[in-house]
Amino acid sequence: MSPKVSLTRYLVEKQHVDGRIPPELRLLLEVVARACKSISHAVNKGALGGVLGSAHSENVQGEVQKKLDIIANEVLIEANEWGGHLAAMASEEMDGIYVVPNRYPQGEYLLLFDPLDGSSNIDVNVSIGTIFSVLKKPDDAGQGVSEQDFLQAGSRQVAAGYCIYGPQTTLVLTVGDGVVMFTLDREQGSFVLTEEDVRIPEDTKEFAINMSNMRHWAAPVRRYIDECLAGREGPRGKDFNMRWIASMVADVHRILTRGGVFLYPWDKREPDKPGKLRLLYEANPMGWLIEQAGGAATDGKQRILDIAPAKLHQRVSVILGSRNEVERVTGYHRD
Ligand code: AHM
Ligand code: MG
Repeated sequence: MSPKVSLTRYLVEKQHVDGRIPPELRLLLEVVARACKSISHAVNKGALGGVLGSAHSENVQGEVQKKLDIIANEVLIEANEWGGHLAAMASEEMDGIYVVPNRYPQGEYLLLFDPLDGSSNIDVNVSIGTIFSVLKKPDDAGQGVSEQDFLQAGSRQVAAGYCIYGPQTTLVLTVGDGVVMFTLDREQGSFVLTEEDVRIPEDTKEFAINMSNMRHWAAPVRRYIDECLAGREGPRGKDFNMRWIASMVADVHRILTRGGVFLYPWDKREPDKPGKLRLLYEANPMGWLIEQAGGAATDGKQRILDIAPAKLHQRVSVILGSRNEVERVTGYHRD
């Protein structure tokens, strides 16, 4: 039997054998994984740990925060601020950027995260997760660090991933040479490599969208879903299945596992907002993972990773998953 490969060993090999990541990035990713482990423990305790329910506060986007949103945010900050690898962090749960305090050594990386994605599923014991993206501080940024340094296109990410807290806790990662998955071995306390070279089938018969928003959709999205719903008798000539977990991490995890297409498009409920999901710490890391697994990710018009961000908490319309379906929906927008 071949020996188990831990996340640590995988990252060390990425550094020494492949020369793909510098040592600082390896250590940074180890710390993020350690923080996810700790969030996983908190999630698992649930009511026994007093972590469920509302925190009775709001984040910058006006969403009510759950206790676990805040706990997960604090765990990530406390784990990452002193290691010397980071210049600053940004989170869905914080208005502005968090600059590493002067008392700690300063690094050259920027870490962005949605500490607990799928907040509406926390209290109902459905899969949730942490999404993260790593950027490098731009070379011309000079002294200090500002919000502007975070406004980089997704194509400039140096690492991205998520950790899903479901029946298993699984860390999914890319450093730009494919997608790998690690399952948390609770007895050993370590993440163990369980899936290598993850590939998404190009075609699918499964779509994920919040159907309750149908009456608000734009015509191209309506057309695509109508055609899926028409099934074997319709223009697609096949029956489709639908899944909507309302945790992007869980929907993306299913797509990485067996294919599918995920849509959270712009809709008429809030016409001034491009969509619900956030570009920098949701769409970019997920878009890169999907592309690295052979899928595609667009906002209906362009590749998500090519969007030049203008704001830290910028929202975006998201269509991602099996390549041929994403190209079809994107094509309908062009028509
Ligand atoms: P969150 O980061 O506040 O949890 O919001 C993001 C989540 C996604 O995980 C999910 O795809 C979507 O919101 C679900 O939205 P809806 O409740 O409209 O179906
Ligand atoms: Mg989220």
